[in-house]
Amino acid sequence: MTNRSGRDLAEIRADFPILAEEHHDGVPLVFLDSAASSQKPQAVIGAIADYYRHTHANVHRGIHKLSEAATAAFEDARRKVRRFINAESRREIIFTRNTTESINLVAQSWGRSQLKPGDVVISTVLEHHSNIVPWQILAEEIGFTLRFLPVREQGQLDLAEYERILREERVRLVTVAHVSNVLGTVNPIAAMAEKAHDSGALILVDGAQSVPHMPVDVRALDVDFYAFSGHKMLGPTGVGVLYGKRDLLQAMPPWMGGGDMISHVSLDGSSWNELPYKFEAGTPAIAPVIGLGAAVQYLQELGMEWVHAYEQQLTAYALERLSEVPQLELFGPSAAKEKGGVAAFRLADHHPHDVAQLLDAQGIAVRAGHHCAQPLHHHLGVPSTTRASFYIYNTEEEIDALVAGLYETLRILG
Ligand code: C6P
Repeated sequence: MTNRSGRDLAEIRADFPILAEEHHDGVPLVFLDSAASSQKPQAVIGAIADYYRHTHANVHRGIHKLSEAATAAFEDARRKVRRFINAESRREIIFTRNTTESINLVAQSWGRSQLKPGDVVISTVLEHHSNIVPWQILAEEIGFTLRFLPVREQGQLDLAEYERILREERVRLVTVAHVSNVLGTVNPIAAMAEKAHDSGALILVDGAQSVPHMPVDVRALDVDFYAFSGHKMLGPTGVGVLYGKRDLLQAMPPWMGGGDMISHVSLDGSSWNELPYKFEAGTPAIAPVIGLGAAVQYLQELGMEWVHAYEQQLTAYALERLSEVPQLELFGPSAAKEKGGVAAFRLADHHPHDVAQLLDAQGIAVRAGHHCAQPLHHHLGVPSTTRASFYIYNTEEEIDALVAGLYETLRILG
């Protein structure tokens, strides 16, 4: 399958200036840590530089030409994001700082105003801390019950337990990752959304590891809220997105107060701006938003079907090659088709930090630790793992380098 732009991998790699740099003296960089944060193509770096050179002014405020140009560029990025995830209206696209802030927005606005003692919120054992902690903080304050769906053998959620809780308890919200950042499990969001809705509950999806890697259509999935980060999808840090169905967002109170989110302010009280501005208090991350728009355009030029297919091919190759390495235990689904582009593993009983450090000395950047998923690691029975993660600019040769690096690590550590 070729990508929409018809460009080959060497041309795609050439779009990412950092990939041409040496990692250590004379050692080329093999970047296998995109699940933590992806690299940026020149199209994104250039869009941000151009904005600062030619267009910078505050948005939604000025009537001078520069402010109007900045506002137009900012809102154009919102339209690009809307199209990218097929939201119905640009008013359903709220710019936040990241996935974490998007989830906290739902907790602090919808959750705080809707949840009562005795209500139930379902989350899962495989969540990133950002989809656990905001709910724990709120549950402690309000007194609702937080339930966590268990994870089965191959990293899949226990859907029988899901249906049981939905049937027997007063579930108001299901909050679940689309793709696990450790196991790579792809959760069946459309089916889970349908079941949640049949029980009168809403569903919030953490899309931090899905939107960058596969086509996502929020209307086809029929999700109520969907959160993701710009920096994992070729965009800059400092910008994330919360998608929410318009009628839900309309009914929700603002979370943060300040400039831009108001319609009228007097000393006796204030009224709120229309969507999405009601949830965007203060000067927004203008340059990062414009950079995110460029990232979305870059991904769309390749085509998300191609992005997904290429990553699956790469993941299948990685799983096969990693299975050859002695004493390597891989976590999560063993078939690439059921998995996002991540491979988390243990190498003998070596500490993942030692493994990552020895790989780093060979120019290979991977992540080691609990990956902000401590409850999942507790379930796996290990305190931490080493994780390699893949994106559009990675190659089979880089996976070969990882495997060779692991053999070398075994040789050194014994
Ligand atoms: N995971 C990782 O190395 P922020 O930090 O808000 O942009 O994204 C948080 C987040 C939420 N959900 C999932 C599934 C994630 O993977 C992440 C970020 C990175 O796995 C950094 S901890």
